[in-house]
Amino acid sequence: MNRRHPSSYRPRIALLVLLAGASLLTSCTLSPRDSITEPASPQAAEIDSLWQLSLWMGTVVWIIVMILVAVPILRSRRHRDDEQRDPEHVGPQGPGRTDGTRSDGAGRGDDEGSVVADPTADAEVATEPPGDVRLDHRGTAPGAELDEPMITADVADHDEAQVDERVRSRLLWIGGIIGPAIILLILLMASGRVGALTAHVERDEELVVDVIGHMFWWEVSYPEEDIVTANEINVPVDRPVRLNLTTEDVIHSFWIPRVHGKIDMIPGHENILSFEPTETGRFRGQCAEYCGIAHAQMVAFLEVMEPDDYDEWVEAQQADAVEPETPTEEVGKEVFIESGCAACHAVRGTEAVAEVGPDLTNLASRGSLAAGIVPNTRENLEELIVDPWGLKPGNPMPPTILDDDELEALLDYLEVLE
Ligand code: HEC
Ligand SMILES: [Cu+2]
Repeated sequence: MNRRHPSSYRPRIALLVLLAGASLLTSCTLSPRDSITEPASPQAAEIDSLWQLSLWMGTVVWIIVMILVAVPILRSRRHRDDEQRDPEHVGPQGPGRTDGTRSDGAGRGDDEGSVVADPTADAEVATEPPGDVRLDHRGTAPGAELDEPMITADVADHDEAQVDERVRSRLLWIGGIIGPAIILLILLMASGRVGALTAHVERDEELVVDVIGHMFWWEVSYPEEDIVTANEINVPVDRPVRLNLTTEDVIHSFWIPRVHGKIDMIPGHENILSFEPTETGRFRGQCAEYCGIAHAQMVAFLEVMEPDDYDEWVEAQQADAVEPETPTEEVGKEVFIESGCAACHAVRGTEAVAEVGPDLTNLASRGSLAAGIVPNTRENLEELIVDPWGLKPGNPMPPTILDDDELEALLDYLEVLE
């Protein structure tokens, strides 16, 4: 017996259970999930229904395939066990035991039990002339003992093979051609339907927002409201939104899973994404097309607000930047203009009008910094100015060397830009 003892499998089974459990745990989270499975717009709900359909069809196919894999394995194992229990099945093992003593058994036909189990019979046989025994053994014994059962087995195998052949070709037709064709057709129709239902439809009351991808941040402007901001898109709940998407440099892909699918931002071309948010909240998005070193840190937020809050927000964004009130804030503004920041950033109402980096007019009203990667706090602002690559390796903003007073004044100023 070269079979393993069942207990020797236990560590492996434990390891498998552990791995399966660990991978299940990775899908757990305490924070709300920014996933397509929690749709916050009718468009996302359609995409979610397509995902559910694919998931369940895939699960059913997987279960059927697993059964088809398991059945032959279990059958062949049972076959092997049967053979070990019933040695008659195994022709070649017979001769292994055919020393002279077997001839006696052969004479008695199929009565195998006595051949093996009766030592006295063996002893008697041993006294017979060896020559006779061998002749008898070669001439008749193996035939009587082995041929007959082998023939029956052959016939049975033959029938079984024919049945197998029929089952196999039926399985091939159903499982290999008809089944997949039906499944693919259903998925094709479902995805065509969802594609049509989530496509852009022009509407009178839609809110238009232009979003331009940059390495590695998002420029956001509202042409009708005359607002320019970055990385965070604010919209009122229950109003259709139309995003015009393009890029200044390489291809990016815009994706906020809870409201819609992903769509590429292509140089020289405008793609439109429209949706109607039905739930207030802050939904995370992510660049979904590799665009360079900081691609994974190119995050966007969609802030869906109550209509009144949104109107307030619009008013604040439309106004010029808050004027510095204290002397340090005044110094901070000077530092901002004179130490290079103004070469890349705009602060509306000041001399800073550059458009290389995000517009900072309302920086303090944003919840996050550097395209959604860290909360908008004084420490993170400081790190971004002093060591931008420490926070976000590869981003195009250069470090600025300032003495402590200048830095504090600059931070004071940036923090009042509501
Ligand atoms: C060479 C151009 C350049 C200069 C000079 C520059 N920045 Fe930037 N800045 C950028 C770019 C580009 C980004 C976007 C980085 C990203 O998120 O990938 C950025 C991002 C920022 C952000 C984050 C904005 C947001 O909405 O998240 C702040 C704040 C900022 N810069 C402040 C400053 C200050 C203060 C200075 C001067 C001390 C400065 N920058 C100098 C190009 C520049
Ligand atoms: Cu990207």
